[in-house]
Amino acid sequence: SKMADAKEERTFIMVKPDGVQRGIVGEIIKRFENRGYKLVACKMCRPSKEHLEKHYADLSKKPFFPGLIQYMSSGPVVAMAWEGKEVVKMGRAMLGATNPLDSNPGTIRGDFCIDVGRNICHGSDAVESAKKEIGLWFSAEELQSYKSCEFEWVY
Ligand code: FUP
Repeated sequence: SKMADAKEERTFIMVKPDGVQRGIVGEIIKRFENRGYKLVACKMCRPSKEHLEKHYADLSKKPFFPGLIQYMSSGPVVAMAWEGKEVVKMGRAMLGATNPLDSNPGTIRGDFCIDVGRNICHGSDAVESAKKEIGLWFSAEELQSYKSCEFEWVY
């Protein structure tokens, strides 16, 4: 059904090195769990510059690109895939604007950071980019399928 398809939308959410080192991983996971989204993949890893250059390929011409790759490869990140209705759009709303100074209080960035170069988390900007990013960060075996209580109570 249409409803079943909607509930299977997925997004790629990542806690960046500053978010990991500041101890905000649990807070970010908690907000997505509380909202009713389902965690379907999660791992901590130290991404290589080559991997990050693929992830941020669209930004390769930007002046901040070298600094972005340096920052993102400076320590471990927590990569996640979350599933649920409109999770791409809602994930972006929960993260807040890319520039934390434009992020509303109540959003993750609006509550925890102030600098665009240290904005603690990443979220896919569209369903298509979410598919690409999940494919880049996770193998098929790393994506889990399980029944959670969302089917009885969230929808
Ligand atoms: P987003 O889709 O929110 O990840 O935003 P962008 O793809 O535009 O930017 C990716 C990352 O580049 C941001 F998370 C932070 C960094 N960035 C800067 O460091 N400076 C800028 O002016 C814009 C983005």
